[in-house]
Amino acid sequence: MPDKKAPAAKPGPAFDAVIVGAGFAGMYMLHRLRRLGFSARVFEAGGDVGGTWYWNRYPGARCDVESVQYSYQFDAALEQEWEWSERYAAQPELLRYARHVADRFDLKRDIQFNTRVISARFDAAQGHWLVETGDRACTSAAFCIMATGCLSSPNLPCFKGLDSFAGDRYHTGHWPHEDVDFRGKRVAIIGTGSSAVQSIPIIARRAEHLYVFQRTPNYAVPAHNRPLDADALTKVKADYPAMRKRAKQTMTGIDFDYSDKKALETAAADRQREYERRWRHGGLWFLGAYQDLMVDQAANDTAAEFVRGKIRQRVSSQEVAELLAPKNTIGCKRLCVDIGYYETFNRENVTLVDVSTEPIEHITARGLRARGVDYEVDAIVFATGFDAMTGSLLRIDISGRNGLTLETKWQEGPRSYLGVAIAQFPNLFMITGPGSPSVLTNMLPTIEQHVEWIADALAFMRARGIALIEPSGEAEADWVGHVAELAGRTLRYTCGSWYLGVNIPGKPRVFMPYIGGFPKYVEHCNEIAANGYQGFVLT
Ligand code: NA7
Repeated sequence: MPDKKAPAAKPGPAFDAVIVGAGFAGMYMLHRLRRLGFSARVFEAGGDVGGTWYWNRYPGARCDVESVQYSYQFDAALEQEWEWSERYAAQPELLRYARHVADRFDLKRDIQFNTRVISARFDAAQGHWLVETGDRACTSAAFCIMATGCLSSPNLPCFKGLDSFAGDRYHTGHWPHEDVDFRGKRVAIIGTGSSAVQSIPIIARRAEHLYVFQRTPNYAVPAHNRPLDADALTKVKADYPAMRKRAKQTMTGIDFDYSDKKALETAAADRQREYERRWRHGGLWFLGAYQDLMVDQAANDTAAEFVRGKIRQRVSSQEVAELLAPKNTIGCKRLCVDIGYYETFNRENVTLVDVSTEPIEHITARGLRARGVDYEVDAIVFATGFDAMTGSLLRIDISGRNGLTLETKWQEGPRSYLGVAIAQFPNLFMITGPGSPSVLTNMLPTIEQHVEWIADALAFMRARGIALIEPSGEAEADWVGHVAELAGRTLRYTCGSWYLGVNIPGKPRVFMPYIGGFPKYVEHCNEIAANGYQGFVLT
């Protein structure tokens, strides 16, 4: 008989962990935790797995990292059985891959789809998290793991008259599942970032007329995309372990040939040859040509001028070419990888509208007004990007100790330890959060590293009977200072990019990703774990 006077045992939470999001991060987190014997529930706002690749279905959506590198490596059999069809996988193939992984590891039984997380509250008395979902249900878990993605909160600028538009309206980051038929339609696209660069050539081929509203031109290098034939795949499969190892030694976690030479110490003719070689190879590899490109403006100018020269060659109207040629630092905003982007402006049914000096005035029932001209269109595509890195976290009402909300904590910019954990928010983890290398690296290996590090931390706690983990304020402040100090040393700090939050009105200007590179970051994480989770308070 139990002693009636003994205090009732504290009810445990329903799950060891709640994971928010079923993109590549949430899927692997679930798998890893299950393998360690933890129970987990995943909440996903979408109707399927895939995250970014579930939502970004716009025409031409494609990864800008080569498929064989933008893939999981945690399971050798998975790696060997999956056959990528193209050098750069398009969205449908990436989504198929995500679904394949979900089926292969039987993930869906622990994922609740069509369920948006509204709030997550740390209940100090119980020592666990209470997660409220859109269906008004409340789920308790010892750990709350945010796998909410870095580019998952679409940014729709508040254009005057936005709701008066009578035609069709689309956002690239929230594209309909049904086929969108632009045939015979006059279409406007606002924005010339990566999503626009990918979709413009395809929309232009379908639409009757396409008006491109450009505020800031972007640099794009050709993808030289191609099918991967059987021989290429056999070679890749044989080389996977070595390739992954090489990739982990590079700043971006991508197996690239990064030069250790400096542009300014190279003769102009040799430099030109090297840029040409990289241009012909295609992709983000272009920026690996010289190690001073992102730290020395004069070095950067040499690469920028090379690309401007290419734009002038690719675009027949020199007036249009000049508008398309960026004047800012190449690589400061994310470099785009294109398939026929600049040539698209040679088409008669494409008009470039420069809104760099005068913003779009307003949206009307029949179109847009800019620079005193009315553009009548049937559809508007907003390729206006995302509230990056913090947006998807802050749209959830997250509160930690003493009711401190994340919104309040991050009022002056995101603060975290390693981009993984936040002081005053015990047992809350972020996968690729602000302060981690995330968007400056190949997301898949970065995600895997985070997931494994978090899972190891949970196993460490369980083995020692530790209930709570949270960074100390001091460790967090040091990390925030370190991230800012590194960012200040590079040219990436110098332009109005989403890395800095400049694209969102009122967002604090803080360079969010850790710029020190993948190997250094992993070294930090491993050292911290090896020292018993140094900088964390464990209770
Ligand atoms: P981006 O790269 O943030 O691009 C958004 C584009 O939208 C960019 O050209 C913006 O111009 C433009 N924009 C935003 N607001 C406005 C207004 N009010 N008026 C005119 N133009 C505007 O988003 P993407 O979706 O293309 O790419 C995001 C990432 O996904 C990309 O970096 C890759 O990592 C994959 P601006 O430059 O701000 O002048």
